[in-house]
Amino acid sequence: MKSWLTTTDHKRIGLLYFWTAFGFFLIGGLEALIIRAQLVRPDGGLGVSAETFNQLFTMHGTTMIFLALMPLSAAFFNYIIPLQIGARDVAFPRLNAFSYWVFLLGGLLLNASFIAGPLFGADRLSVAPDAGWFGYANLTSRQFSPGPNVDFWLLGLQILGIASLAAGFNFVVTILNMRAPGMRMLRLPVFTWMTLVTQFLVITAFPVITVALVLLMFDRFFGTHFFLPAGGGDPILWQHLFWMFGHPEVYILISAAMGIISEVLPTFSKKPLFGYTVVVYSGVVIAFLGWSVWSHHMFSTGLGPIADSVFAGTTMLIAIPTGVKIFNWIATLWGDRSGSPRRCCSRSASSRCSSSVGCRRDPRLGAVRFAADRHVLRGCPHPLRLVRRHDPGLFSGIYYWWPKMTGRFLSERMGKVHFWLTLIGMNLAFFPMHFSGLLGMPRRIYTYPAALASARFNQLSTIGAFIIGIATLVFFWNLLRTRWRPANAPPIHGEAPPWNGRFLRRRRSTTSP
Ligand SMILES: [Cu+2]
Repeated sequence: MKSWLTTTDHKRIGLLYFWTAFGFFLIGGLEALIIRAQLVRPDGGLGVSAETFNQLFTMHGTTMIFLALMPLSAAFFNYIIPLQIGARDVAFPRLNAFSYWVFLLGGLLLNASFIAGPLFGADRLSVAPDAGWFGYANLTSRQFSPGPNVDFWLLGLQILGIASLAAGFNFVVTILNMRAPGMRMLRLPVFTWMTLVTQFLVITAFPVITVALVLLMFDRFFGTHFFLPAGGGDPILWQHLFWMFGHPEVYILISAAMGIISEVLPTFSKKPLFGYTVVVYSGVVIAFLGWSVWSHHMFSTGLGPIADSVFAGTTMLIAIPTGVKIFNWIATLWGDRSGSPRRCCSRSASSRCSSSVGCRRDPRLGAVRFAADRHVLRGCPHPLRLVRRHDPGLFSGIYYWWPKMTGRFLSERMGKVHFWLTLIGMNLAFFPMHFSGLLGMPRRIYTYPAALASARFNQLSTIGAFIIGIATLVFFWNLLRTRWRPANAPPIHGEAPPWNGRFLRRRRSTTSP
């Protein structure tokens, strides 16, 4: 126990990140299931109050993005990057441990709000954040959110930001400075490249939300008016700052998954990645363009036709380097040398890649600007899709690297059950939202009138969500059961890494400093 609390070893910190992120993923998933259960019926649903519903969707979004997906990627960065570049550890191992513990404390602080009500003299147990994961002004002003709810959110996110920034600098330095001799930049494994891209986005995007949160903190604690029109402030300023962080954040989440796919597909098709250089450069271009699209989250704020058109244009532009990657992945699978392409594609690790390729980026978001009916946007929430299309890539990474991380293979059969349930559940949960949106179903509302006629589509979404829930339990069981199975993968420091993936062999073991 003490050795886990005091460890600075990158592998152990990677595992700590993994299990913590998975725990938060289960909590966030549970919140989603309550949300979907409530919406299964019109006119009051299952009796979840409006206040509780606001807290649930705010905590669901915040949890999935900051406490589940980002740290799940961090688990892989920690475990895999030093192995891929032949470094003994990350550049600053203690700073790395610091990042993990600050992340954990930030996550616990956010979730403590669920039981902190009595401390603040509130009449209900839960004072969880309730202004949405995007915290739009002026929902977050003292006037409209007098309780401690939003304070938990803004302080929790500041703390998580410290963890992300510390880890970001750590990994940039690690990748640039600690590569094995002779490993030039264009020989880095693609996952390492995409990690570098991700960390550059982290260290450039997180300062923006830090500024936004500090301003909000001043508004709430010290009576300033940065976002309050009554005092000459501007609520739209919040949206600019938030999405200037929020859209690069999308690419912080997706780049890691893109890197994983670019590792998994070559391994299973027994061919090198098609067009390595192009894949790397398009990853860099995606990150760069990721800075130029933030206002596509603000089409309904009235920025005017010129701004709207420019941001619609850049949004469609970013589909080009993304498409380049997808064609490179397809070309990697083409002429597969594993003996049987069907076997390659049916491997749990790589089938998840194919599904990820299938629901990749959606140029519709740009097209929405030109379409008369913006209800499509309401029905198909961009940040939600972001999670939907990113976690297949991360799941693929878990199947792929689990043997490396634990010495045990995950069950292939349960992997397939997980894959099909997830594929069906995801589409059943999210696709009907297009139609409920067109029928006028608003987002983030705890109930809807029966007259809206969207109940059928809401029910389909709820069924889909519960199928995803079942799939997650199957997956969780698959992870747990490896703990009491005998080791069946080659030893971690052994000759052949699992699946014959690419790792540098190191002379020294680095289990403890
Ligand atoms: Cu966006």
